[in-house]
Amino acid sequence: MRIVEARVIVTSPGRNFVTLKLVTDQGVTGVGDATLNGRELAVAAYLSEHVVPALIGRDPARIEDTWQYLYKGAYWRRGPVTMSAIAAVDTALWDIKGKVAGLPVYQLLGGRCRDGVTVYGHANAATVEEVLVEIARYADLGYRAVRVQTGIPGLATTYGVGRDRMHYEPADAAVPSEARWSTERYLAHVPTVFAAVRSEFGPDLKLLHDVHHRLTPIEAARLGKSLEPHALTWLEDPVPAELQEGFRLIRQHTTTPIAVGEVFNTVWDCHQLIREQLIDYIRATVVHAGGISHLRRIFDLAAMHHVRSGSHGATDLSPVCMAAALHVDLSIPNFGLQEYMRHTEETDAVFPHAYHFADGYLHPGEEPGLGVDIDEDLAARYPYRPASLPVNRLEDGTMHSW
Ligand code: EZ4
Ligand code: CO
Repeated sequence: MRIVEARVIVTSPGRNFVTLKLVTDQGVTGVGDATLNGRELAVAAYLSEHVVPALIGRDPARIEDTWQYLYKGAYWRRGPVTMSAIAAVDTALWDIKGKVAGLPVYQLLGGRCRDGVTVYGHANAATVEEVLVEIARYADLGYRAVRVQTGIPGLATTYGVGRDRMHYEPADAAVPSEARWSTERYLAHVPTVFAAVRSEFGPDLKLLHDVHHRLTPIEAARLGKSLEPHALTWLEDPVPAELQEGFRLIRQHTTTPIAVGEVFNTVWDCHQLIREQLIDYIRATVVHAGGISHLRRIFDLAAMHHVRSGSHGATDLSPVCMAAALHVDLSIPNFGLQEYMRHTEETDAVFPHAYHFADGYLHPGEEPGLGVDIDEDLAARYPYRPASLPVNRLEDGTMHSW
């Protein structure tokens, strides 16, 4: 079998998505997500200009060799643009292999290790009173885990707290909008939120919180300590993670579990975090960490060091990535949680998929391959619109993380 065509499809059914579709000489197709929020066209160009020409004529069965060829062969290794492009190829090849075998991809990865994939939803609101209503909405839908974010008194906007309820989209303006941030106000407020949430919902609901890389290690240690009475399942992205040993300081001070990795591209971004057991959940994803093949490599290293998976699953990762993530989640021994933000109806229509939510779990379905496709005619009706993630400044105007 040979790859005869590779199409790079950019569509914006509510937000931008980049999808790679591979076509073989026998008519079998495979899809891969290549979406990098705010930098979509960089990956689209990387694929069209540099990857697609090298794919034509290749044997789609050679998944690992193609991965190595694209990673080592480019000379320029790693980075979000390169690794998202490689991820799209890798994911599409697994899709093809599944279709050829007549098996869902999770069967090719070793079969199911659990009945379903436990997901968490996002409860966001400006105030504590409103967020309690949002959490109840998820609990009523059957969710067993909820990420809780609120506005901070004294701050005009807070990243992670959207305008809409079930659909959250942080990328807005073509040129980034700007927000202001105060660590003091934030650290004082968050523990009061979780005290209220625990007293309302009791001990069973799993609670998570995302810091979006905004603290220093000692500030994160203080936050983790102050949240210990409320038994979070994880505290996410407490600090920027370029300095992996920076997490030692957090670890020495708090038993609140730590999750990190939604911006990681390869195992090299987290090998020290994992080997030193500085984190509890690794949040790398199929689309930004080199595809199913490389993500599995990261999760295998994690399994040896008591670290569980907690893949990123925001709405800027397309249903193609979500489908692929579910096949991985179902088949690894050290699965933790899967983030699940619902896509809009427009997005779901462009990407018909077999995965479905039931009773707090997602299931990838039993279709051969990934069980997801792109409706290219429908996709063509939603042209690309530039949109960037906001930037964040301290109250005095200093640039800050996210
Ligand atoms: O900021 O997906 O855990 N989820 C998140 C997301 C990310 C966006 C970035 O594109 O932090 O909201
Ligand atoms: Co996050």
